[in-house]
Amino acid sequence: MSESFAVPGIRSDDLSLPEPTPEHFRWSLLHHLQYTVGKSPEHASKFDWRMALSHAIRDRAVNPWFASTRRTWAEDRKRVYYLSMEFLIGRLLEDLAINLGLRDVVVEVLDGFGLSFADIAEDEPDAALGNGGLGRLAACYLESMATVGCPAYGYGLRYEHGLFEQRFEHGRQIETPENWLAEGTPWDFTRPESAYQVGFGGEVAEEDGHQLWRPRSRVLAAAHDTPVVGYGGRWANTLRLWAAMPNADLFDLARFNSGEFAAASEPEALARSLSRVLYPNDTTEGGKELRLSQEYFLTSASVQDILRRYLAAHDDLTRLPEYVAIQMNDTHPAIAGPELIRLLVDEHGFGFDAAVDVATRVLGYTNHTLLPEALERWTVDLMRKVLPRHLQIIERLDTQFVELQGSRPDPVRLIGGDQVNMGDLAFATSHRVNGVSALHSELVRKDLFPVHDELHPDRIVNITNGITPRRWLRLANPHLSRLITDTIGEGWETDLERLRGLEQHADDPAFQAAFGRTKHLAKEGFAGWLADEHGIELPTNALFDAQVKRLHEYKRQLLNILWTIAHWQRIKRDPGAGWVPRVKIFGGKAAPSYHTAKDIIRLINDVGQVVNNDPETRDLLRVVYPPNYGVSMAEKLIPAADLSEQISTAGMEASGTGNMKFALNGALTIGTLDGANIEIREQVGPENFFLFGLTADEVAARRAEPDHARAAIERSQPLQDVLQAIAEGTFSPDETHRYGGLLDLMWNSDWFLVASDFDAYDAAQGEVERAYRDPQHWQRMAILNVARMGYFSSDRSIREYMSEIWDIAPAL
Ligand code: B1N
Repeated sequence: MSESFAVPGIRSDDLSLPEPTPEHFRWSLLHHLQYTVGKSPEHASKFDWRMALSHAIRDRAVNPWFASTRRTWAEDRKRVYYLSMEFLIGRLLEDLAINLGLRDVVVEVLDGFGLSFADIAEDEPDAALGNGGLGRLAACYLESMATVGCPAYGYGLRYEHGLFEQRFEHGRQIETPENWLAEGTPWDFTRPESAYQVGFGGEVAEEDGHQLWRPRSRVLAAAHDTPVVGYGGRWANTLRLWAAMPNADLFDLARFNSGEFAAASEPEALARSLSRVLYPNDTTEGGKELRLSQEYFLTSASVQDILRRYLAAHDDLTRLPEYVAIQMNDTHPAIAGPELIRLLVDEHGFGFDAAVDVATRVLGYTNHTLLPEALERWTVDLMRKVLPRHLQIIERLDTQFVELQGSRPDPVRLIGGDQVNMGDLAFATSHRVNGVSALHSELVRKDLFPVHDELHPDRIVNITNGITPRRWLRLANPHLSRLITDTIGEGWETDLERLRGLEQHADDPAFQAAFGRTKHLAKEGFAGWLADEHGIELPTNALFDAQVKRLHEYKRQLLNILWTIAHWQRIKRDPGAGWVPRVKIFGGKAAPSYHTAKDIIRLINDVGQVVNNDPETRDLLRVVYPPNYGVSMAEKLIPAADLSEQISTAGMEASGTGNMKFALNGALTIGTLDGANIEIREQVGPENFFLFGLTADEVAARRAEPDHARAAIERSQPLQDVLQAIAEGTFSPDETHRYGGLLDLMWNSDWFLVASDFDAYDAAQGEVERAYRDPQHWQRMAILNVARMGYFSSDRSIREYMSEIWDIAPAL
């Protein structure tokens, strides 16, 4: 902590900005252009204008931010700390402009200069500091915490390189490094005074009955703060991202001067590697030392910061749970339990049991997946190497946990064999554990943690995921937003249940027509972007049918593309049968080492090559796969979609959140009884949802049947025709056997039951086709979807976290 240079005589309030009139904003923009960016209006580039604009908008975030922080201190409020290895923020410029109520002023001022706000906003790179749903959920929750007035910090890592960029070469995924920081970010405030040492390795020594950890090396965590402003600008929180900095002593000047440049910088480079790059695995674990070190780096810096802030206003750490709630976003920060216990015992004189009691009452754990390959486990050897003191603590927690189970013959262990089970550890050190949809929480109880649940029957709760309507409706879909406001008035942005007011217009032909026009405008917007960016032309009169999400076998993009082939074959057999024109849109990345997922991407692209160039079917069917799907592409695509593909094998998608974004924008869902699909269907009504497929229970039973895959294929002539076309090289004429691996999976294992669900999916797609032929009927269903999606606002989710887990009252 550095020496204070505070000047008490000058109050921050006296520095408040004048009203954001167009005149003032114009001045502010030009001022930043000239004095912050260092460019004159005559020579400014798009980048320069974006930076100046971002600073002018950021200025307006500071006062609400200070006011919220001051109130939290003054009222000595409890704060929540959301620890996450991922925050998939996307762009911030327009989001902040909307939440601060500045969007119209900004557009007006830029218009005056002949500049387009949309163009400038498009110049911002996405902050892609996450893989998929888990990271995007963290970003939606930050925005909602600020909107509902929950005092909160998001803690994460300031990755130099976010999720890799994807392009296709001959249909194959190629990954290149993402470089969002290369041009600098206008959003964060660097806080060199908030820096912490994080230790790694070394040994534990005993000194007069106390354990003393002597780390082998230390890395500095430096804070970078971004204000997160809620809708209406009434509250703002902080996203604090840690950057790894080498300690000055790591750089060997003598060695450097003697000419060994690389060797002199090596320890420094190693230290920096902790925040160098985001691991690109969604729902799988690499199990690598660097990943464990990254997780500890985030957790330790955050926990130290939390205790420092608490101790600045309190002295009794036994009362920590009254003022601090720490939420662990999956097990990635689950070392927070042992870390907090370590600090309380080793540095603050707590007894072990008292420390465990405090830690457990502070911590909560959100589980996001049941997939065994995603449940983090670290070998005891690695733990001992990287975190020897934490291993001791985990061993003691394990002993206590086994004792708690009494005479149970085969007790659950936090350390099983030679592995530390991070899920069990997170459960044992949390007072609440939540799943992310009703079905998922039920399966967490029954399949993942049955023994824990028996010991602590009140610990598991459900909090169904949500999405922020500001970004996913107001920002992404301005045409629909305007229609909604014109129809039911303002206020739905922060009270999404008000969308119910649209129900009474669902049968009104004039409203249906207006609603249809907003969809058409969104389609033109997306098609225009696709043409500009990728040179692909789309027929906007077609049904836009979209599946966008990470590539994973359980999400069954394979089922979708196999059906697409069947559809193409049928059109060719009977071109005049009155088919609804369709555009099949795919988007999403595969983990670089996930070979099956990459084969599926290639198959989709290969099918697109053939189908899109087939003159017989061109007007009726297209397959497009724009590369590098991310938050910004989602904002353009989702409003344009008619049909949302949510077709995971039942029991495998914990929740899904894309499903919510599509339905909120008036796409109908074709989906299985999985994750939040179940609750979406309940809310919008089963008659407004295309359901198909085995249930989670039926999935379990089907998997137990020997040769279920072969049997299912043999029952389905359309599927056989599809598989045969692939086997014959119809989509890979230069390499007939390219998809031998996928075909083998289909015939001989099919763990994800693509074959078993194929005919049901086909039938549901037939229903879609019939429904779309009746535009009034379709429009009515789509309107009712929008009207009934209020429940899925992340404001609702956050209020549930506040009352059921964090015990925090809103400050607004
Ligand atoms: O979390 C989302 C859910 O909506 C999705 O259904 C779920 O698949 C997703 C390890 C994960 N679960 N687990 C991960 C991500 C990165 C990683 O390294 C696991 N992501 C989910 C939000 O609840």
